Amino acid sequence: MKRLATALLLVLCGIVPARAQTVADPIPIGIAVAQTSNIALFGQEQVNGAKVAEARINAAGGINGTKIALAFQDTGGDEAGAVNAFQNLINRDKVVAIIGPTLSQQAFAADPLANQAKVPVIAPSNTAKGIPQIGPFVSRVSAPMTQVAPHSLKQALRQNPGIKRVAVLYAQNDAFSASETEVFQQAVKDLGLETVTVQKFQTTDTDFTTQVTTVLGANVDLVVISGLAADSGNLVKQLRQLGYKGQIVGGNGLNSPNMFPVCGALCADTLVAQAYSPAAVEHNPVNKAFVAAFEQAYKKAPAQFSAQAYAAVQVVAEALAKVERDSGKKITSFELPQLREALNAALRTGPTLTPVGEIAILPSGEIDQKDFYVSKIVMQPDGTTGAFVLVTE
Ligand code: 1QQ
Repeated sequence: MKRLATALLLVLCGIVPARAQTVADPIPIGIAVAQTSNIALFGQEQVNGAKVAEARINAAGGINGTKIALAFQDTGGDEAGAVNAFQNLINRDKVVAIIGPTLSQQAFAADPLANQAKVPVIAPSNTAKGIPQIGPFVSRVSAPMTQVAPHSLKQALRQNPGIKRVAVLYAQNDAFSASETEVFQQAVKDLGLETVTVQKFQTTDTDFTTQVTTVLGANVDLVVISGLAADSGNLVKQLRQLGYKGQIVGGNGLNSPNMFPVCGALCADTLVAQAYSPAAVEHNPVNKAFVAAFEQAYKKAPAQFSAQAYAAVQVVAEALAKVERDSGKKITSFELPQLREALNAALRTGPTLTPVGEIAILPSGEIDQKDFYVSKIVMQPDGTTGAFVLVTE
């Protein structure tokens, strides 16, 4: 007892360094997504998907008998909120890894903190160019728009071979939107189409009369939109209200059923490329089980952001199991900094079957994914509910 008190005194006085803390039991995994703000339209789906993963992993015995515990921190929709959530998870909740944040715009602000603290970050929905390049502790399970977005343009052209003139619109104050529009504009060129006007807006805009008037005057057959939540939905709505009759292609910001109430009946027929389909269950037992568990919990089919959040929790759990296997040590006997390093390395092995198909995180932190889809929004007569209906290629 006396020796212990002396040791404690020496640590408190900073004479000998404190032993690094071991990993808590249950194993804490941080979830830093937007539970409030208009980005919660996406974040809520992420929370739901992550919770289904936690329940299924723990019901199957956790990590060789040790349970995982998701630590949720709301990021809101901006950079400051993401930075704050990351700091709490790293320093207070002592998580082994962070899944988040929702937006690329937030990731470019918050991920460098985790990278510097050597805490693995797994992005569940950041699709801009340059996310894994933030640092060696940053990876993603969300396929970049460079791989996803061109599919929707090809499908638009297949459906309407007469398309020639294209209007491109994007949110200039958002990193994802600025990145996605570059991909779209390049794809327009590659497909031999002509971009006749590029219109910018802000994610906070609600009135798009100026942009829509220009688009209508430009006589285009296709409108391509890169924005976030309410902005994208209102833009689709106002294009239709003011009389645009041609095809609309939406980017990843329109990739959520939570957007349907924003544009209502006028969402109909918008094409969206997706990195997930709840219908792709025939050759994917993991997706089949996920869809069933999700439907049981939430009485609706899961959408992309839920499936990607599930996949993120799944790859962390599998990497934790790999660390135990390779080291012959229980996760809870590791010191936290060592575990975080080992986990970061173990994440970059694969492939593994997830709800979004077989994926691997490459040594660079980039995802390797094979299956992508294009869906058309079909709205119910009530004008608020609808579905993404797969369009076969
Ligand atoms: C990003 C995105 C958003 C649209 C996800 C919600 O893809 O910010 O990278």
